Amino acid sequence: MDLTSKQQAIQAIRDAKRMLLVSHEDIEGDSLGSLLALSNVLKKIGKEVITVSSGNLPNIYNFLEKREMIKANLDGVKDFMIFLSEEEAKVARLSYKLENDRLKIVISPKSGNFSPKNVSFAYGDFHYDLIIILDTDALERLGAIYRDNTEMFYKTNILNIDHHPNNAYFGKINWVDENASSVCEILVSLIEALESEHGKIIDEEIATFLLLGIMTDTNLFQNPATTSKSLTVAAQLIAAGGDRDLIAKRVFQTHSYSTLKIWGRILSKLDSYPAIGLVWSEVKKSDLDMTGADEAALTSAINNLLYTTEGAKIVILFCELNDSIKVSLRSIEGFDVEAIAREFGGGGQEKTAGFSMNGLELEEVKRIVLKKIREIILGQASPHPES
Ligand SMILES: [Mn+2]
Repeated sequence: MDLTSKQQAIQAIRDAKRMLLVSHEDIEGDSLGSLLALSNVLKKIGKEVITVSSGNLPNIYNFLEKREMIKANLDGVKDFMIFLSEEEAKVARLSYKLENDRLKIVISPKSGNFSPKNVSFAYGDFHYDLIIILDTDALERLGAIYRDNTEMFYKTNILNIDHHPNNAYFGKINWVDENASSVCEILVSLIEALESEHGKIIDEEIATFLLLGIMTDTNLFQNPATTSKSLTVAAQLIAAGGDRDLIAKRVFQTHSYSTLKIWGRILSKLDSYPAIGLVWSEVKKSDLDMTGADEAALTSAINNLLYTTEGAKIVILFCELNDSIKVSLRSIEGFDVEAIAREFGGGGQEKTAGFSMNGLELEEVKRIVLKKIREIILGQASPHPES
């Protein structure tokens, strides 16, 4: 009988000794919570785990203990080996010493002499026997860690755990549950299965990490990802000691000075086509420089401010970054913004999507994107015109 993806995932974890845990670049609540929760769980059952995420760790999550467990880059993915043939001489003694950035290896022969032709080099195997990728729809989204170690990702078994409907199934094992609110929700079922072998694993800290992912991906149980299942799992995590109050206060109810300043600028530039429920705003590079806000502040702005605009069906935030214009899209009722993002080479989910455009000015990107979306909305509306 074929094993389900969940059973395969448990088997792969059981068999692995050294695991690498990664998630997409510029992590947020679900990726951060799932990385921290799973790395703690795996360490508790005696596995060696390295956790890496390329890009920035948003300041908003500074309150989390063990946040520093997540490294920005990976070092030493495989060994470099030096071989010495004993055909011409036998080794009597070996010593080594580090001298000014140079490792000096001294090999004393019993008799005869070694020569350079007796020496050869090779690489060892990659250090990890399993790579677990969380909350990531495609390998490219991993950012620098993937670009710098592409060979390792092709030569190591990958366990892909995600909830994005457009996931590229890049793993050897793909546990993709589109109905889950978050990867953290999926992990609860994984951890319960591990608990049946290892005894109780979930503690208050792990429960808090998992709850963070569910609360952020459901936008505090307000968006459509909030299902009865996600609420049940969240209740279970709260019962296990997950600190709902801490997350609500630190992630949702406390805003830094720089975040409030950038929100002010975004609100002052709010614009709309009220007739078709299209609302947008923009952020210039100078706004970011002057307020010191990070990208997490922009995500919270579109999720919390623009999303609440009365009558809005689609909200858009145009953001001028160093070398591109980032366009974030949210759909409020019955409109697939992922399809729009795909037209511009981006991706996401039905209600949350985005893309970037290079080589164009902010005004030009706005003109092109707003025109396209207007056409799509009017085109969709035409069979059932609203008076
Ligand atoms: Mn997620």
